[in-house]
Parts: sequence; structure tokens; C-alpha cells
Amino acid sequence: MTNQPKRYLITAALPYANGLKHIGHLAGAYLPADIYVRYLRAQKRDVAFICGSDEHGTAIPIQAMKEGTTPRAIIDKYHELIRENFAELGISFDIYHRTSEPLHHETAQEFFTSLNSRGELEVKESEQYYDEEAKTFLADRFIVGTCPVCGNPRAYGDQCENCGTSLSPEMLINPHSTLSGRPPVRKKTSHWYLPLDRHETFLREWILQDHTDDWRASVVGQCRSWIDGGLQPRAVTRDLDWGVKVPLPDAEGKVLYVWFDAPIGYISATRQWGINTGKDWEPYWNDKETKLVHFIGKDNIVFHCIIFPIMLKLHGNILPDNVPANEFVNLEGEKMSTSRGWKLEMQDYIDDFVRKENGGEPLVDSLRYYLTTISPETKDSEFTWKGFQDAVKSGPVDNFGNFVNRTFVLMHKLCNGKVPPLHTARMDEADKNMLETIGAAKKKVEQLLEEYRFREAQFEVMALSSAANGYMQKKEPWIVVKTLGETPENQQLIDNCLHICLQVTANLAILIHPFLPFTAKKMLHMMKVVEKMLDWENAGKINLLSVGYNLRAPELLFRKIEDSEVKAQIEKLQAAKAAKEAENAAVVAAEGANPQDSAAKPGAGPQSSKAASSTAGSGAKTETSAHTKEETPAKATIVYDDFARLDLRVGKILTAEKVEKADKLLKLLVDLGSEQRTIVSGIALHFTPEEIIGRQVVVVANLAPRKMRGIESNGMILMAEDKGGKLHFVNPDNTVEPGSGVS
Ligand code: B3M
Ligand code: ZN
Repeated sequence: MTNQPKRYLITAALPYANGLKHIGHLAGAYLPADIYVRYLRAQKRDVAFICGSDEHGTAIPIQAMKEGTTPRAIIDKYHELIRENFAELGISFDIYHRTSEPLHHETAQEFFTSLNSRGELEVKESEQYYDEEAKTFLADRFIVGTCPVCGNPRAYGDQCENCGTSLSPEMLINPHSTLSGRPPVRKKTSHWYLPLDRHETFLREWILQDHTDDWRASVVGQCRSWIDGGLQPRAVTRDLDWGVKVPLPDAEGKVLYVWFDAPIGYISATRQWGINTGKDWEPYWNDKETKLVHFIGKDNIVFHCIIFPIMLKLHGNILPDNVPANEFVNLEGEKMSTSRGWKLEMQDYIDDFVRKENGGEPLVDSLRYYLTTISPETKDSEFTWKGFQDAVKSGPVDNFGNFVNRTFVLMHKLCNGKVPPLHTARMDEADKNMLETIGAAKKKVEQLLEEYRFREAQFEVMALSSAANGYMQKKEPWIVVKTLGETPENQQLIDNCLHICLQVTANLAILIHPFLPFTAKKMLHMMKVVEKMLDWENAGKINLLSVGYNLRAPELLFRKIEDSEVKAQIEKLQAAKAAKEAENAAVVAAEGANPQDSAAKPGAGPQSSKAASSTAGSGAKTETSAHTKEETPAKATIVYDDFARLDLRVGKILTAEKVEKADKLLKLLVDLGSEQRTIVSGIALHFTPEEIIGRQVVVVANLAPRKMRGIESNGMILMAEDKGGKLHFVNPDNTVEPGSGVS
């Protein structure tokens, strides 16, 4: 789009309302979108900034299972938390909508119906996994089994969260349904497909011819490889009960695929915004003079550049003008990962830095500043706490904040707290250069922002402040009187320097405003000017503050990040990771005892003390626990359903005897209330048979039987292992009925 568009529609990817979002998300989509939108608003362009929660897809019911609650409770909780986090970090959406709203369901259904009734969708029959006990089709995420790559016994049908491998359910060893625990079967079902292949020519022309110059190379590259790889029809419906119902009589139990409905969420959010503001929303989606820009992370490229544009074209809407997708932000040298506890959530930062501090806004802007300096525009980037500390010090504190502060302090000290006059006859080259630099900086920042180059744009603002610091250093107004004497002529030199520095300050407020909005507001207050001064058209002007105007005292714009804060954050990160590792190891231990999994890992046999000793995470005493630790050191979080599959009961040891030719094993007879069980346990090196008779224990009662040394063992008892490798009983604090459940 070369001419100036009539209006702008800016979207940022709709976050899944299944958990808190981290600063990688913030840096990837929301912050750059916010900077762009704030710039457009300052330009007085007509703009709608759209976002909201993506509340469908299997991610939501899965999280509900994890938290032992309903999908509805999950979306209500996370929608609100995420919305609040964004607001606190100054992300200025015009609307933060929800795909669970009736208006969205209606909009998405209308969209589907419109495409379907015009023959743009195809119905195809296929075989899908089905849970015969739960009587439902299973999304890939609802199938778990052993990862063929790393042996993680809790890999999902779409991905192993332990090693990151993308999987399909067929690749799992011993796949089973998370709903019933049964192996899934294949069953015929029919679905609606969007035949992407019909639109290849359109995509080639639209992206590979028209947008190779203005879209980011990585975005065009991904699109090219999708198109060249051969486009296939994509299913746009799913057998699931959570989502937007397929609006057809013969589609019972089917919903729209989340990636079909979610981008339509941009449209329904715009509709709602229209209702809220009384604006006519339709031209934002229908009029060619609208510039539509999607801000996303690189994992969403195909949906925003290939699938959704096809949908938009078929539905008669405008297409995105650009999709400035970002790469990822790593944290302290590692990929951010919720399952490994390696992350910095927006919420964490807000809790530790923003809310703790009275007027924590400078720390919001410090985060925004740093995230823009490491904006992953062309490659993955790295957040480190030391990097954060250094960046805040060298940019906002020592450069920008220092300049503004010095200017105000000196103006109060040397010019009676008023904007001094400019004595043009006394201006030298340095003065003139400084004034010219203001205009040049504005041009550069503007051009970079128009090209979505936020990192460089912010750098140019800082470069202006850096030049101004250099200018002031050269002029040294604080020693003019001392060195040259207190004369009206010398006061003119001081006036000129501070007049220029104040005009630079006013310009800095305008230019930094899209990036650091709280700082800009504070500067307005110090300068006693109204918000209108921040209009972009004022940038570059050198008469923004009138001569003789009284200004307020300087306020602290930024503060340093202390070493102790850096240290505390790194420790917190390490601790979160260790806690997750311990949690994951516990799952491995429990699951490793599952005969299905040991079948998949030859050599792993049941051991009575294994679960507890591995859980304790210390030196393994038995071959099997050592084996388990080596093979699968850490595991993904389990869902509640995984835990519920265990039948844990209190038992009482009735008899105990050594097993012949097996120095580690004891054969126990355990009273489980309704029955007595023989259990072979690997605790003989720790306890004599006599000392454990009569003790209560926790038994995994539904462990499949297994023969050891010719004796069938029917269950497993849990033991805790201390640091020294000694085993201890895990038992109720008081005697309870044998057979009592443990949950
Ligand atoms: N919720 C995926 C994500 O958060 C998805 C984006 C939807 S944008 C329409 O990465
Ligand atoms: Zn794996």
C-alpha cells in the first residue's frame, strides 16, 4: 500500500486462555503491535487495535483436566488474568474480546456457512482415533503413550513435551486414551475441509510476487516452503464438544477447528468494538482502503499468511497488508518452556517489579525498553537478567533519564525554572547541529516504524538523547559563569544551551511515547504541557516549549536494576526449574513402574521401592531405579486424569519373608481390607522381615501382576528414600482400616 490508508486495523495474536503468557509472547507480538498502534494514534490515523482470548481448541479442556476443573472456569480465570497483565504493561488494545462470546460463535458460524454454501469446502471421510469407553473421538492431545525418541511414558499424540519431538498418535508406543486409559481404536468420521490446493495461484501471486519486498524475508520464506511443498486440503472441523458448533443439522458432536474460528475472532472482536463505540466496523474488514496488519509469532505464520487469507478472500474481506512475524525470545540461554519451568511470565515480572514499587511504571517502561532492544525481528534473541540490568542502565538511566534530569536541574539552577530565550545571534555550529539533529531523528524514527523495524526505531530515539548529552557536555553550562564570569553575554550562552536542551526534551517525549508511554506521560507533567503535545506532527519542531514558561521540578524517570535483584531472579528461575524437574521425575518413577511402559523399555522391571526412591530424587539403590533415572531424567507435568488412574490404598503387612537367591527382595503378604495380596518388594537390604510385620504401607493396588523369581507380585508398596539412601515407610500418621483409599 503506497498511498496513505484511510484506516488501520491492527491485530495481535489471540492468546490461548489456558495459562499465563510469558515475556516472549509480549516481545513477539503485543509490544511491537502496541508501539505501532501508539505511533499511528499519535499520527491521528484512524486505527482499531484488536485482540482477545482464544478460548477453544483442545488446549483448554486439557488445562481444565490438569487443574481439576471445567473448561469454562479455565477460560474465565485466564482471560481475566492475561487481560489485566497486558493492561498493566501498557498494551493499549481498543478491545480485548473473547471467542467464547455468543457474538463470536455467530460470526464464525456465519463465516463457515457462507463458505460451505458456495461450495468452497469439501466433505471427506477419514479414520480417527476413538475411545470406545468414553464414546468420543480423541484429539491427538488426548492420546498419550511412550515417546519413540526419548522414552518419556507420558508423550502426547501430537508432541513429546520432554524432548520436543512432534509426533502423531501412530508413533506412540502403547498409545492410550487419557479419558478412559484404553487403547484408542480407529473409527470412520467425516469432516469439512478447506481445499488450500485450489488457491495456489492466488497465493503465489499475492505473496511470492506482490509481497516479497515489503514482507519480512523469514515470513515470505516460510510461505514459499509451504506453497512449494504442495498445499493440501485442511480439515476445518473436529469431533469435540468444546468449541463453535458446526452449524449444520448433520454435524452433531462437531465443532469448528480452533484455527478456523480463532482468526475470525479478530472480526467478531471488531464487531463488538463497533457496538461499544458506535463506529461502523464493516469498512475495517471490507474496504480496500483499510490497512490490515497482523502481529504474530513465527509459529503462527502459516495460519495468518496462507489459511486465513484464503478464508478472507473467499468471504469477500480484505487481505493483510503485512504480517510482521517475530522469531522467539530465549531466556538465560535456554528456550522458554512452561513444562520445564523455564520462563518469565508477565505476571511474575509485574509481581516482582511493578506492583512492589509505589508507582512501578518506570519498571514497566524499563521492561518495554529492554524487550524492544532484543526484539527478535530477524532471529531468535536472548533475555538475560544481566542484559536487562545493563540495558536499563546504559539506555534509560545513564542516557535518556540522565539527560532529561540534568536539563531540568540546570534550568532550575541557572534559568530560574523557566524556559530561557534563544539568542540566535549567539548560536554556534554545535547549537545549530543539535537543532538539526532533532528533525533528522524524527524522520528516521518515523521511517523505521513504518517498516516495522522497532528495535532500530527505538535506538534512534536513544541516539538523539545521546547526541544531546554530548552537546550538553560540550557546552558545560554549569561552569560557564565560573570560567567566563557572570555577565549578560555569558548568561546568553547558558540560555541557548538550556533552551535547546529543553526543546530536545520535548521532542524526546514525543518520540519515545510509542515505546515508553509512562515515561512520556511523566515528562508531560514535568513540562506542564497537555497530552496533545505528543501528537506526532509536533515531532521535529524546535519551539514546543515557550520562552518564559515555568516548568516543574524533575522527577525520577528510571531507576537502576540492583545486583541483588538480578541474583534473586536467577535463583528464582533455577529453583522453578529444579522444582519442575523433581515433579517430572516423580511422574517418571510412577509411570516407569507401569508394565505397559516397561514392556517398551526392555530391562526395566518392577521394583517395590522404585517409585518412592526415584521420587526422592537421591541416589538410586536398586538397578531399576538407576535405570529409570538414566533413561528418562525428567518428565512433563501430568494431568489429573493420569493421577486418577492409580489405585492407591492403605495396606497392612501381615507376613514378610526373604526370597531365595534374591538378596534385595522380600515377599510380603499385605492385607488390603477386602483381600490379601502377595507383593514382592525390593527392600530386603533395608529392613529385616521381622521389623516390618504389622506396619501400614501405601500400596499401588492396580499395578498389573508381574512375576519375580517365580513369584507373582500383585502391586507395589511406596517407600521414601532419604539423602543417605535409606528407605522409610510412607504410611498414615494413625492406624486406618486396611483398604482405605489414598488420594
Ligand atoms: N491462540 C496460538 C498462539 O497463541 C493461537 C493464536 C490465535 S491467533 C488467531 O500462539
Ligand atoms: Zn520424547
